[in-house]
Amino acid sequence: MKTRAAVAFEAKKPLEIVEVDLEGPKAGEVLVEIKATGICHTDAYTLDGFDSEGIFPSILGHEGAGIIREIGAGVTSVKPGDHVIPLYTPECRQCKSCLSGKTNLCTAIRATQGKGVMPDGTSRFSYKGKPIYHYMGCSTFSNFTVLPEIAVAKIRQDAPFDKSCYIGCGVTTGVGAVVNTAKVTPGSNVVVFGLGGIGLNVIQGAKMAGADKIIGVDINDSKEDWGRRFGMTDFVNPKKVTGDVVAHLVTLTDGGADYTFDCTGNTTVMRQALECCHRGWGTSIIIGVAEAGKEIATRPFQLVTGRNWRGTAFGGARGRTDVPKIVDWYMNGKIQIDPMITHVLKLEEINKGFDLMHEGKSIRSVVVY
Ligand code: NAD
Ligand code: AHE
Ligand code: ZN
Repeated sequence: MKTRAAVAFEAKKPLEIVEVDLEGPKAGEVLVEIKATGICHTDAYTLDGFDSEGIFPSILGHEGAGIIREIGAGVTSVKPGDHVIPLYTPECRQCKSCLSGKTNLCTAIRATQGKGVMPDGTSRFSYKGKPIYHYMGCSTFSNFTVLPEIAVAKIRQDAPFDKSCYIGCGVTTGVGAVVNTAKVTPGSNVVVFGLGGIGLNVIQGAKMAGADKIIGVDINDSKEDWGRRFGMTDFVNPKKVTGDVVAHLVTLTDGGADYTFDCTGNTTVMRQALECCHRGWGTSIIIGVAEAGKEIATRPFQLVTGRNWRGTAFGGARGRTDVPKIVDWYMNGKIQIDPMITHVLKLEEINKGFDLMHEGKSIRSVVVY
């Protein structure tokens, strides 16, 4: 079949809207009509050439929601008409990682996913006879896409696509980092670095978990109002702090934070996030994705004296199990999504979504097909 898609032909070039060819689902795969997709900073990071796994030409996008239109041989867990969220972290429930109960990082298809192809080693997308690569196993910047059965979460039919798509990455990552990875406890002091589409979800997760002080840190002053809307109690713009920002945050948290979260992808910020944790127990969670070649550093003494440095992908969520529950949280009013979706765009306007993100003018842009 033909489908409209925004194709990343080259790094650092705007996406081009073209009609691409899409092969139908093979055994164990499903065809999904994407109804809406968010634009996450990770899409921009890959498009900007910072991703060591970035391959071009490819169809980016990994934060979608849509409807199953066709299933391949042997597919049993979903059927045409089901509403689904594509999962860049699948859940096979059979691999060593899934069976361990210790991680959400399913390994069943990770190797081929990172190479931009389906589990059989080929791409379903092509343009003018040449293959176009998949991205993060999702490629939601295409109106139709093919995914492995294990990489879709079936969700309730009454959840609106233009909001539930955000659960495909940002919401689950931010809220999940708090509840699944850090396991923030009531009364905790929390510091969140980077108040964008992920950081604001960390804030709402921390509020939901009963955190006491929730300090937001961002170099963009306009993020202060945003943070306060979701439960932030204090705002720090590091550019306006005289002296060391870590010392400032340690003072604000009476000796250091119980939990900190990096939602910037900046390795200098990651170090600050670790070092403003409380001696003896503070835990810092890396969410941000750093540019290829960047490394983190700190004095080992920071860890010797009891600080913990950890990371999280997709908020530690097991996609097929946890995503439908997060959709319920949204539908029951436990978490908010609507106010964070600041821009709704047509596919033809998708590059504007990237510009708004880089200019710090959006929280989430959503493309509706
Ligand atoms: P975003 O662009 O919406 O937000 C980033 C925020 O960080 C902005 O408000 C910006 O002003 C702020 N910022 C930038 N530099 C800063 C600095 N030096 N100090 C303080 N604040 C700073 O991006 P997003 O969509 O929220 O994504 C945030 C990060 O999380 C990205 O690196 C993204 O790739 C990553 N991410 C990781 C996962 C995961 O599973 N680990 C999932 C989604 C996104
Ligand atoms: N491809 C990059 C790493 C990118 C990365 O860390 N991605 C996160 C999700 S970001 C979503 O917005 C992730 O899930 N990581 C775990 C995984 O298995 O990819 C690189 O450095 O090569
Ligand atoms: Zn993302």
